[in-house]
Amino acid sequence: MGKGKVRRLGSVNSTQDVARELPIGSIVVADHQTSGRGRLERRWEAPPGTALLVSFVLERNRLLSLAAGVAAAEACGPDVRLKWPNDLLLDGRKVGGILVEATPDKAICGIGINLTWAPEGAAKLDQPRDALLRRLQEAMATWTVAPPERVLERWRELSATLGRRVRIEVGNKKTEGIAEDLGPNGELVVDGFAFVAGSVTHL
Ligand code: BT5
Repeated sequence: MGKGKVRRLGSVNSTQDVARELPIGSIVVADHQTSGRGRLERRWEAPPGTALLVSFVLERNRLLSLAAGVAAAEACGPDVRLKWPNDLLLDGRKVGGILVEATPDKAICGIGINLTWAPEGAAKLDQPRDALLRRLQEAMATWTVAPPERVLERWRELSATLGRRVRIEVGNKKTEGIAEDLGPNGELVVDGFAFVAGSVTHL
């Protein structure tokens, strides 16, 4: 699924918006986004030509965000770890992020990875973009169709979150505790309570 035709574009609003109009199997890569976005209306920043900015058009899949995280971590290399729900970390700092947006009949999975630039406090991977994209396509083709148990198992292995003390914020509500495990739908279990969404801080 991740090995479809790649559309390479210069500047776009967001690769997510271009991908939304395309059929399942499509892949959109851009050199620059004028309105790159994260979750909850947050912005995703990257000066032109400094990052891998890609969106995959895929079948809907409840574990897609975690599967894409696994694929991206494997494509980036052994130093990259996963922070729940959607961050890629290098040396404990954010080097990339995953954004899954669904329509009734497909899912748009966006991945941004810093290569030659990072905002303050974040990390960059310093790898050539096109080789990274090829590895990411291969890994996405594997992980987006992998059995849910395998995705969860591999995510646990690559996790920087599990076993740690965390603060999880959902709206205005903050909870602190030990991130114990993933639930069957990719929820984060903190001190016995399963969270389906939220922002996590490693404490
Ligand atoms: C994410 O959101 O981490 C998902 C980012 C997905 C970006 C890709 S690029 C291709 C595709 N097209 C798009 O328009 N989006 C996707 P979230 O967890 O909400 O994190 C967003 C937060 O990360 C921001 O509020 C900033 O604090 C921080 N941030 C912004 N740009 C960053 C960067 N380049 N590196 C590290 N952190 C960044």
